Amino acid sequence: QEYTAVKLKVKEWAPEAAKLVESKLPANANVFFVPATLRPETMYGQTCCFVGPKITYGVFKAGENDYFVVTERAARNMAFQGAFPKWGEYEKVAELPGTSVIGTLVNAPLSMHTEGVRILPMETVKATKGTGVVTSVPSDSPDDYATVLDLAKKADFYGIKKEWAELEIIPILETPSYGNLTAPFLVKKLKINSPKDAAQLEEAKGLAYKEGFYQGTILVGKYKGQKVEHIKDNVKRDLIDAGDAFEYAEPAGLVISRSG
Ligand code: ZZB
Repeated sequence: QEYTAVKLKVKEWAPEAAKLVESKLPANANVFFVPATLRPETMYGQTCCFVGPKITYGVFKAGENDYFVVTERAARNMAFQGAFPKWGEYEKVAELPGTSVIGTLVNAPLSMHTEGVRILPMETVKATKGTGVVTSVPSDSPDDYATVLDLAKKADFYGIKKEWAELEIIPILETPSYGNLTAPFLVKKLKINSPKDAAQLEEAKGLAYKEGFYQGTILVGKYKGQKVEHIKDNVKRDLIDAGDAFEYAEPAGLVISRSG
């Protein structure tokens, strides 16, 4: 799987995370949460960024003054893809339980929300996929939309401020079948009531991918008015050239032959 790893720079730590990193990092360190995405063209629509509350993350040294927050598994993979100073090595300077970083304010590249977005919990983040950090685009990802609705509804239960989950969902892609808010449209149409409706969400994801990629037109940014199909790679390239992203490949899993 070829992902784009996007760098969301920490602007203000949540209090618990601040305590855990304070003695471990230089005062002027640049720390980035690094979600892996297959849809760089949707980065305009980021409204928050998810971590798994039960996942433990590492803070890995990525350069002179730069650090990445990802799972150890992802750091190991990145070490063999040139993301860190020494090939094959990944230096962990701190550990952060998922719960400790909730509420952290980060800058999300290309997002319409230039004031920054919050790190929020998502129960369905898989520790064994991507970087274990997932950027949230509720306009175009049914999983993300179902999750932000749930977070806003049960803000106290999740220990978050309701408004962190309620940043405006701005249309970024127009599609012939689902309008300009594909994920909200599909969540309603398939009667999805919770982030735990796994089967319907899987179906919605498939439909959203297909429509967004083959029929979608971008409504914002420098490629406004163009087909997603044609500009997806340009958006990715722009992010990389700006130093806001890099390529991250997931090694293929072990394939077991069924043919005998
Ligand atoms: C932003 C985004 C915008 C995404 C969108 C999707 C969509 P796939 O196809 O199943 O491989 N993701 C990445 N890592 C994880 C993880 N560890 N646990 C759970 N979800 C994860 O899914 C790839 C997508 O799953 C990634 O692309 C990421 O969300 C999420 F508008 O990034 B995406 C219709 C989907 N739309």
